[in-house]
Amino acid sequence: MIQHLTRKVCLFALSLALLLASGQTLSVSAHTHSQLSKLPVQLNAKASLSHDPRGMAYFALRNNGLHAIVTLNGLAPNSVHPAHIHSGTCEQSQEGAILYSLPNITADKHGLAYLDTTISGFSIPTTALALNVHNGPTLGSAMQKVAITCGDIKFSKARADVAMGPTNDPNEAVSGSATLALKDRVLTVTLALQGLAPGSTHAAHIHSGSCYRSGPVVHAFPVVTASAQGTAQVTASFNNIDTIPAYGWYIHVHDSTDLSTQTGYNPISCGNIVRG
Ligand SMILES: [Cu+2]
Repeated sequence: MIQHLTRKVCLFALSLALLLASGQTLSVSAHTHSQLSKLPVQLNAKASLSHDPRGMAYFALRNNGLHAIVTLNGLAPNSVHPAHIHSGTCEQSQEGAILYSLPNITADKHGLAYLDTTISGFSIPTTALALNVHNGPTLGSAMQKVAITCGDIKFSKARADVAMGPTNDPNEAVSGSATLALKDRVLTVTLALQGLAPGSTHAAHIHSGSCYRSGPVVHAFPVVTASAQGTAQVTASFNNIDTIPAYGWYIHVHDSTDLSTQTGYNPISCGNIVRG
């Protein structure tokens, strides 16, 4: 009897250890199969989408020039982006002259970029300034010249901390929302967007990763087509889906339907998927 009990306790301890090691949640895994099939297989999730890429720029005036650190996320993987300090605000910067060029900003495979540079011969002008990052990889076409993120540079003493956000170029201030519902192993997702260029078409996906650190495609939406008002709504259903992860999925909307170039792939809007 004691031996039997000891064996039972040992088995319990072993399965608990296995559960913890596998990283699965106790609440689900502890149920037997028959109990599992009685659990409601229904999950809801949502995402709030805002402009991509995004990030910060930090400027500090020093004896040898302007020290600039730019950190961005939500760029196309391994992409290259010309960046300039233009005269004028982000509202006007496309018409503003290029005052200073930064070295190209280059992203890693997760769309993250970090630039640390010093711009020599810099003096703070009396006019407004904006940091403009272009779609790239060169300025060879209108689509490559598009400003994909911009931030107004306002010096206080000899420093400026700049939030990099949307621009007023086409498709560069797109926001939206998504709702996800999983029922009977069918995942239904509705994506609604605004701020698109009228009539423009876009690839959109659920990716694994996050808006901060991008990853591969998990599910593809049908092509998103903007109305004359720049809005769009698509609904997609995916079969044989077991769960919506609590975190680790996000939605990316791309500049075009051609994902073979960084210019076309350019992520324009992003939202992390969260349960609830
Ligand atoms: Cu995608």
